[in-house]
Amino acid sequence: MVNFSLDGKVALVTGAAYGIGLAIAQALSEAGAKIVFNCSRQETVDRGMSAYKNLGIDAKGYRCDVTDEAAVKAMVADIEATVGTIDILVNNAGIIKRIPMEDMAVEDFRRVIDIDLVGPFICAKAVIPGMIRKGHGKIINICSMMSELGRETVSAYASAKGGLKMLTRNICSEYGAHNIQCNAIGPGYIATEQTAPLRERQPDGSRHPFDSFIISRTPAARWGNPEDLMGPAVFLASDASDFVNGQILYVDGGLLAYIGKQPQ
Ligand code: NAP
Ligand code: GCO
Repeated sequence: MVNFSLDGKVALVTGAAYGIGLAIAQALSEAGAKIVFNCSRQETVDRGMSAYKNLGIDAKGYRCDVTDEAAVKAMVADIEATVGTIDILVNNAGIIKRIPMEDMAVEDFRRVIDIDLVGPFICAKAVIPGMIRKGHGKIINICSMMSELGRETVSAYASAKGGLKMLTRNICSEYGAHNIQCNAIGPGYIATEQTAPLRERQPDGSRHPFDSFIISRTPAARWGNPEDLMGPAVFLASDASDFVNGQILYVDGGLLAYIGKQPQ
C-alpha cells in the first residue's frame, strides 16, 4: 500500500509565513505532520501565526535567521526538546534581488547567496544529526527555474539556486546511506508577493510584458499558484518517495520542456 501519510512527523518549513512556504506547510499538515516554521523578522512570524490560526493549524513559529548558525542550532535544539526530532526539513526561505549585474553591489550578491544557499546548508547541517539518530529524514530544497536557466538581472539568485541544486545532490550522496532523502522542488513562475512586480498591470490596464512573456512561455498558459506545489511536497516528504533521492522535481506547467512559441 502506498504511504503518503505524515502522521506523527515533525516538519520544519523555513520562511513559511505566506506564499509557497505556507502552502507547503498546509499540505504537510493536512497529511498529518506537526508544523514548525521560522522567519527572520517577528512581524513575519506573527503574520504566519495568524495565517495558520485561520487555517486551523496548530503551528509553532520561531524568529530565526537561517544565515545565523548559532540561532539555527538553538532553534533545532528547542524543537527537538519541545516538539520532537525533525523528520522533514523544507528549505523554503529565500530572497531575490533583481539588479543588472554591472550595477549590483558585491554585498547584495553575497546576501542572496547567504540566505538562498548558505541558509539551506546551515539548516540541513543542523537537522541531519537528529535524522541519523532517528534512522530516516527528508530534506526538500526549494529551487527555481533559475536552477537551470539564466535571465537578465538575477545573477545572484541564479547562482544561489543553481548551487542549491548541487547541494541537493550532495546531501543525497553524503547521507543516502543513512536513509535520508534530499530532493528539491523547482517551482515555475508562481503568483506570490515575490513575483508581484512582474505581474503589475500597466497604466492602461493591460498585462505587464513579463506577465505575457511567462504565459506564452508556459505550456499550461498560466502562472502557477502556491497550491500547485502541495502534492509534490507531500510526495517528497512521505514514505512514497523513499527511493527517490537527489532529484529536482520541476513544477512549472511545462516551462523547462518548451522551446517557446514559434513566430506567427
Ligand atoms: P518569499 O517572499 O520569497 O518568502 C520569503 C519568506 O522567507 C518570508 O517568510 C521571509 O520572512 C523568509 N525569509 C527571508 N529571509 C530569511 C532569513 N534570512 N531567515 C529566515 N527566513 C527568511 O516567498 P515565496 O515567493 O513564497 O518564495 C518562497 C521560496 O520559493 C523562495 O526560496 C523563492 O526563491 C522560491 N521560489 C519562488 C518562486 C515564485 O515564483 N514565487 C519560484 C521559484 C522559487 P522574513 O522576511 O521575516 O525573514
Ligand atoms: C524572476 C523570478 C524568478 C522566480 C522563480 C522562477 O525574477 O525571474 O522572480 O526568479 O521567482 O524563482 O522559478
